[in-house]
Amino acid sequence: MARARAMAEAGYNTFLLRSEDVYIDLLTDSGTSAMSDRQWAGLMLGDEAYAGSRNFYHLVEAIQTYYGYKHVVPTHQGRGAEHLISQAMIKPGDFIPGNMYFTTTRLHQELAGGTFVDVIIDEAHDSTNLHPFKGDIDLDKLQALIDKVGPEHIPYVSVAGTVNMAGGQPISMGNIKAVYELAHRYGIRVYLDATRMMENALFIQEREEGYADKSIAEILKEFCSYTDGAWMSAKKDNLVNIGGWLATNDEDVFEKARNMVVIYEGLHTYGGMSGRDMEALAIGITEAVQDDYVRARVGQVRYLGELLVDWGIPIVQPIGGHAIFLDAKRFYPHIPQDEFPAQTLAADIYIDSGVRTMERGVVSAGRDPETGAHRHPKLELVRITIPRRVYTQAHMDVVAESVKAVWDKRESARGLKMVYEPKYLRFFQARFERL
Ligand code: PLI
Repeated sequence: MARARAMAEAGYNTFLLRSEDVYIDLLTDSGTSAMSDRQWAGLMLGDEAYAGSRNFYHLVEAIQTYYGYKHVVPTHQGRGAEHLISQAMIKPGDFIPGNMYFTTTRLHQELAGGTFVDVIIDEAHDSTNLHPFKGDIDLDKLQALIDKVGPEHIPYVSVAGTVNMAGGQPISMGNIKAVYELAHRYGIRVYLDATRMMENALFIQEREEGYADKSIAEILKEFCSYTDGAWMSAKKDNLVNIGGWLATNDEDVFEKARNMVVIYEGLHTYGGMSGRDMEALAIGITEAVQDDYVRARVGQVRYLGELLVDWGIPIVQPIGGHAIFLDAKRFYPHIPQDEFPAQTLAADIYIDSGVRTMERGVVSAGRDPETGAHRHPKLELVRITIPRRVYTQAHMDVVAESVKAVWDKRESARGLKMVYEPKYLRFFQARFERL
């Protein structure tokens, strides 16, 4: 069968498939969304001056208007911004608490000499717990870290909206406010991974008292007001295929990041993007805060998730903002974590139907830099990620039916062994063979 052959040739890693061999591509919502007619029109207004492009000023204005930060440094995508913020703020030996790790974020923190410390609430590590804000930070864990290492060794709290590795789970307004107060009491800053903040804002509107009548734009701006700055992969919530930015209210961080961007990304008025990219991004920000759009986007994710729940298929609940996460430990309980159940499940879904998904478990977690051992995250997940404004409900039906077909023959599944492992972010390029 052609798909079984393609999967074997790709080393059972969905990142190594050719997109031409994919039927419905739910690998990621990063850079895969459809730009609007207005954004495409914006591409025609590119001012490709090396310095001081008018599109840069449009971008700064959009970020100031909707996120409320003072200064902006453009970057080519999110990890470019993570590099700058990590290098600008972290000293060797520092600790960076955050609400669950993200792959590229943690790696940049480690490369700068820091150690990431997970201070998310315990409920986030349990795929069946129905806590409405599983992205919340546990204030006791944060306090305990401050007491243990001292505030002078914590450059910032690394807060993510719609926590990716927890299953797209939101953080509440009450929690970010409390985190900001606690951190600032000790002179520690709070920086936000704003990658999926629009979806987070919708959950606040739906679930948190006092926000039902506030717009997504109002909620976003209030949330950002409890942080000192943010980094952004604009390829998600900002509805562009490429782009990113760093924004801050701190003069010292701005000065360092603006100086470093010219070494690693490009001049401080384009940072790796062309003028037309920045125009499409500025327009994308204005579209991304529209309540109807965010409701439809998260509604589509929920539609898929509810189908799977109805059929008794184990997923992370509550259903998150950008993706459905299959719980591979409950899906394939007979495959031990060192035989990569989530990697196996993503490969099996592709072989069944040509639907591409991604592993978010032991492969993504990588190795402990100190001991070299595999990290064993409690959550061993397959992410079925929905790009924005691309697929229809009928596509979701096909995806659900394929997951059901794999579920029905789950007992015959066999795990994988890793035969090639790159040093950094191994999930992108690792290769496997069927056991
Ligand atoms: O892929 P980048 O470099 O534009 O952004 C990195 C990045 C930072 N933070 C978060 C929460 C992300 O989800 C993220 C990238 N995520 C990818 C590629 C994904 O598939 O989820």
